[in-house]
Formats: sequence, C-alpha cells, structure tokens
Amino acid sequence: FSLVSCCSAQAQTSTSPEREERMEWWREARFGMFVHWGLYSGLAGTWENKPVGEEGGMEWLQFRVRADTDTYAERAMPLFKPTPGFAQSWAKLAKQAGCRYLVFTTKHHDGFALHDSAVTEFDAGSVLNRDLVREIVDACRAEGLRVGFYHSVIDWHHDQYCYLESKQLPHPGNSKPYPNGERDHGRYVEYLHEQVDELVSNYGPVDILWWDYSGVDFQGDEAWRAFDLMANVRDKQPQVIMNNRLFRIPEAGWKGQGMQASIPQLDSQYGDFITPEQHVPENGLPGVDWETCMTMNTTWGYSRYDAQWKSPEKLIRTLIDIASKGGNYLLNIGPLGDGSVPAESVERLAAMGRWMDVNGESIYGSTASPIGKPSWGCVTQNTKTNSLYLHVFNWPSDGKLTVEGIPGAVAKATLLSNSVEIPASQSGADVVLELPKAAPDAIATVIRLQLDGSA
Ligand code: JFZ
Repeated sequence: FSLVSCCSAQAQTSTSPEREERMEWWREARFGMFVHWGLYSGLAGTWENKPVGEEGGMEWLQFRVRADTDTYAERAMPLFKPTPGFAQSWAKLAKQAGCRYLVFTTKHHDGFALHDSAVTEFDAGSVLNRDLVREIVDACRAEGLRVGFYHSVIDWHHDQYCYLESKQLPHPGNSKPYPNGERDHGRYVEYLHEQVDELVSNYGPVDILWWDYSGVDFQGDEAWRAFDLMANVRDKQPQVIMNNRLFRIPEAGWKGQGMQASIPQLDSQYGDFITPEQHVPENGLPGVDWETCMTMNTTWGYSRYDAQWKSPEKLIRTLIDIASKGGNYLLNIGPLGDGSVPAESVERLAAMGRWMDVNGESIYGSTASPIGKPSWGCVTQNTKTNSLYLHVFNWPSDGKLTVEGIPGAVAKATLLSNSVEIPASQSGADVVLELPKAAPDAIATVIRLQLDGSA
C-alpha cells in the first residue's frame, strides 16, 4: 500500500543524518539572492535597436530572436563589460538586504561560462581574461555569505548539444549546422561534466548547486548522466545542497517538475530541494525542503524595458508568507552588462534590509507556523525558543487582534521592534491582544508571543 495518499500527492524526502546536517544552514537562512547575469545582460532586452518585448525572460533573448549563436555572441560580447568591483557591490547589497546566500548563473542557456574554463573558449577567461566566478565567490565570502552556482544543463552554444537525443534535434535557439549532419549529444554531456568538475574543484567550498533544467521528454540520467554528475559534485563537495531540476516526472508534464507545488516523489538522490518558480505554494510543502525563486519585475536577465516592479511591501510580505509556510525565498536581480544593479532593485532590497534589521528574528531559523492562514497576516514559529511571531498585515480598526489556535499558554506578548509589552488575554487556544491604535509598521508589524516552557 502506497504511503502517497490517494487524493493529494504528498511529497516526502527520504533523508539521512548527513543530509539533515547539510540542510541546517539553508533551513535557517530563509532568504537568498539570485543573480541572472551573462552575455544577454548587455543586450538589455534589445535586438537590432528594437525591444524584444516588454516583459518575460530576457536571458532567453537569443532564443526569442532566433539568433544563431555566433551572431548572438558577436553582438553581445562588446556590451558585456564588467567593471572592477562589481561583485563586491552585489555581495554588499545581498548582505544589507538580509540575504544569507547568493546563487548566480555560472552558465545560462546561451552557454557562456563566467569562469575561466579549460574546455571552451566561450567563457570569461578567454574573452575577458577574467575569472568572474572567482571574483563573485571571493566577494561573497568576504561578506560572510554562502554561495551557490546556478548551472544550465541546456546549452545553445555547444555544437553537439541536442534537445532530444533520440531525434538528434538541436535545441530551438541553436541554429549551428550539425557537424556531419549529425550531433553526438554524448560529447556535450562529457563537456558538461568537465565544466561542472572545474566549478566544484577550483573555487573552494560551494554551498549550493542549482541545476536548470530538464524537459518533459528528455531528463535525468538519459539526458545528462545525472546520477554521475551529482555523484561527482557530492564527492568533491560533500556538504553541497542541490536542487532537483535535473529530473522531471514525465507524467506530471510541464507543470510538475517540482517547480510547482507538488510532485509525487522526491528523494535526496534526486536533489535536496524543490524550486517553485514565481509562486508560493498555497499551503507550503510539508515534509520537503523548498525554495521559491522569483523576479522583482518580470525578467530574470536585465531588460531596460521591463517596468513592472513589485512593491517593497509585496516583496517583504512574500518573504514572510514563504517563511510562515516553511520555505526559502530566492529573490532575483538582473544586473546590467557592466555588473551594476538596477536602481529599482537596489531600492527594494534596501527596504527589505531595513525591515529585516528590525524583524529578522522572526524569519531566520523560523519554521512553518502551526497556525494556518489568519485573515490579518502570517505566523512563523521558532521551536528552539518556543515563540510565535505574528506578522500583522491588516491592522484591526478597533485595536483588538484575535489569534486562534495557539498551541500553548502565552507567557508574554511584545512588539518585536521595541520589546514593549502588549496586553494579552487567553481563553483556551484563543488570545485577544490589545494593540496600539495605529500600526507601528504599515508593511508588517511583528508581535512576539513567548509561550510557557521551553521546547
Ligand atoms: C528557467 C530558465 O529557463 C529561466 O531562464 C530562469 O533561469 C529560471 C530561473 O529557470 O525557467 C524555467 C524552467 C522550467 C520551467 C519554467 C521556467 N518549467 O518547466 O515550467
């Protein structure tokens, strides 16, 4: 009889003491910065002097305009000019925002590698005589940030890469002619393994490997020799945490690759965490580690046309919502070709940092709330200190906040920002709090409930 229930497939991760140990910092961290940056960044959403579009992923520019890889590279390279010190400014920005880790694109689908690779000339080492991976890793370490490598297994540049091995198809976007009319995808896979080996051998400890991604009909071991690939990474970096995007459950279709709320199975053999993209799973994902990745506007790679920015309030409340459901938030920036960060992103991260400076205690090290989804906001808990954190989004007009389902006796209620005590009266699992008339923080005011006894 299957443990998977009949009506709602409940994901579970099989785990081990080693895995529990390596997940510890990641579960504490709750907030990370994602960076999409590569050749496409200098193009900034423009091709032949026209906007490629007002929204959507501009890191896909080569595909969107159906450019062959040589034309794309020729036009993009002169516009990709990282200034010295760009990496330090990213790391400082992440640190000040309250991020505990930074994950950046070592190679995106266009195939351009940011490190100094011995196995290609389509890399920063050959083109710029710089190792941008080393610069970014060093900058992160200097700020005390954990560091993760996003690595695309899709590669529109490599002349042996095929989207569907069996059909000898190149990926749409790669219009290089087939050498001898035929490709040998196995040779691409060798290249992929070599390049990943460089990345996990030459830059000291790597905290995360963030694979991206498999298609419905070509995935996992068949497509990438995924188990070998992961085993080598694990061998060189025993503590590394990996996502599950090398795999896809074909029956689940395009919606099911663990980017969405539920997949029927997850095992640490397939990756340590699931990556819902651009959304927060309605009820979290109990039993699995998950991280929502999200853009601040609509594109991952920089576009000068995309002006659809989420408000700081929306971003802060999303971080809280995710923490209250037990997940992590990986929030993206798309720097320009010179490595500078759009002012809109800097402002938003600064606002998040100001909120986190005051209220970070309610986010770091928190776990999913035992209290469901109250109408007024979100709740996180810290089981080590036996406290609950009420995040009030909608301030009660009469100043009385009723909290239902408290799993214990409340010893003390305080405003987290200034430790001022809040009068509380409890009857059973319900507590009524007498709040100040006006919300001290219009975005999210946090009230700390200390419960009796220690967990
Ligand atoms: C992938 C990339 O294609 C994209 O450019 C970006 O890097 C993002 C973080 O990851 O986007 C995907 C991949 C797969 C699906 C959706 C978006 N999918 O299967 O639905």
